[in-house]
Amino acid sequence: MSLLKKLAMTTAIAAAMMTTQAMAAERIALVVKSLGNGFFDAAAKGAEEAAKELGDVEVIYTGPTSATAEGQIEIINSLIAQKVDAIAISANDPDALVPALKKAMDRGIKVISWDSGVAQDGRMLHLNPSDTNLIGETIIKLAADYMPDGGEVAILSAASTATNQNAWIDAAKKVLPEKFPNIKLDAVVYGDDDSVKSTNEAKGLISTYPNLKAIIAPTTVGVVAAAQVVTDQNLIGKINVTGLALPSEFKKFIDNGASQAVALWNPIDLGYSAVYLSDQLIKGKEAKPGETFSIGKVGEIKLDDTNSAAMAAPYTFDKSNIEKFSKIY
Ligand code: RAM
Repeated sequence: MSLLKKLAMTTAIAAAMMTTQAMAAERIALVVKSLGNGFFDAAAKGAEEAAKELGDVEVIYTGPTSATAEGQIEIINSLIAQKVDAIAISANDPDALVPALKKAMDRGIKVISWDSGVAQDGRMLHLNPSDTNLIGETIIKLAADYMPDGGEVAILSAASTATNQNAWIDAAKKVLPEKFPNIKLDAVVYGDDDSVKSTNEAKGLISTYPNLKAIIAPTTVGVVAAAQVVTDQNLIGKINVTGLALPSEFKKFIDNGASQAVALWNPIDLGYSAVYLSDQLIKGKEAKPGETFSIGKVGEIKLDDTNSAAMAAPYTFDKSNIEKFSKIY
């Protein structure tokens, strides 16, 4: 055999071995509501961390350019074609994704939702960042704490179909009459986790409700847009912006007084946990009520009757601590 032929053969064998090795890795797709959202970039960081700890795991970080169910369905179908091992999704809609995700499960792909859930028959388990009622109460309290005489508030949400925001808003509405009788919720509007739309919606709220004392945005995208509008319109001190914010993006609005305080959980831990859970399902663990899963540095979670679990309570960020957290996420 000529040297050239030998060399070609060795190269071919080496290439084949590399492909087998690459194929041997578990491939877990982290599908987010939309790309370009700092919250999900932080989650992806945690996902990579988990993949490294577990070894032989490849994370495919993907999502549509805008936060729609249609965009996510396209991505799910392409992940099915690529034969990934697991899909871990933060959903733009609880129901619209179910048929595509069912198809994925029929093909042996493990499916979980995290952050924003899909209906039970579209996933094997769901991971909530925190207790839904607690988040609902927290977002109202964050506003009420700075409104001693009560008054009008409005909510600027993400997509109108987002499972997580809708659940938090429902919980907030429930708690209002009992625990915050002097707070009046004027309106709920939707910025679709898009900066431009969120900015326009925030401006709309301000012009429609002249007595507004707080804008509550339970979305890291919306809260930044609202605080920027309040800053630009010289309304600092008149309208307090609050909600769920990523400290690294929001610190300047605590510093300039557009906001007194916001809350969130650790998005890095959330992405990290999504990968750990997917990995255990791939390795054969069954998701069923009462089952516990151990998630590396995060600890243990236990599935409830709906195969859902929740992580820790949200942290509050204000002038005293946002500097520290802004360096982490
Ligand atoms: C946005 C997204 C995400 C939500 C956070 C608080 O980044 O809507 O789903 O959990 O805000």
